[in-house]
Amino acid sequence: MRKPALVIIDAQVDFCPGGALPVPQGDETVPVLNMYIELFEDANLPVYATRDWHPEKTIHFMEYGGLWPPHCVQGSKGAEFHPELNLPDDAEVVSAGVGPNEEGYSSFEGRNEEGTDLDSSLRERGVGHLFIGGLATDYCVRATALDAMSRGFDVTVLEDAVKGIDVTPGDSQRAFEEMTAQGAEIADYEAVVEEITAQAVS
Ligand code: VGL
Repeated sequence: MRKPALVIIDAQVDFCPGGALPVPQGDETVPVLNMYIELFEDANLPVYATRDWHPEKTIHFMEYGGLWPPHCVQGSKGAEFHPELNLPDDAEVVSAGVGPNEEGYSSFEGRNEEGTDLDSSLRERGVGHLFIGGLATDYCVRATALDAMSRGFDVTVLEDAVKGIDVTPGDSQRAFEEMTAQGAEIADYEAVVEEITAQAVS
């Protein structure tokens, strides 16, 4: 297997129940994401955490022509990572949707704190296989996974650590089908433990 990294998409307060754009049961991904974090940390593999990080005025928000109520505004409480997400100190944070004309669904539009884009950062660290979980299945997870595969990365979607919005019923199911059709593997924790453990000893 090419070098794996864990990529946690937008596990933020606003995407969880009680937030500005809640993904139904979005918070239920957090304990499962924590299990994956521990697995990757123990294997000394990179952990990325992306975040939606919008300015107050952006084409992404309804008031300015977009689809969504304001959410994940830079520096706001709602833009923070979920308080129970156990992000390691060395997790690489990637912010997307930062500019006023960016939707930022794909984390490949995002940059880390040094200003390096996600694609360059992954390549610099020798990563070839992304294990993707987080929110939301039918938006940022989908967009990031499809983008990753078109850039030549292998992708495994963590089916027990994602939740969808389903504005139209079936959106998440269709997103899984699209990702699979483009070559993504769909796996749960048990399967990923085996894969990661096997590559750690090889
Ligand atoms: C997202 C809808 C709007 C996501 C972001 O993170 O999946 N979804 N903005």
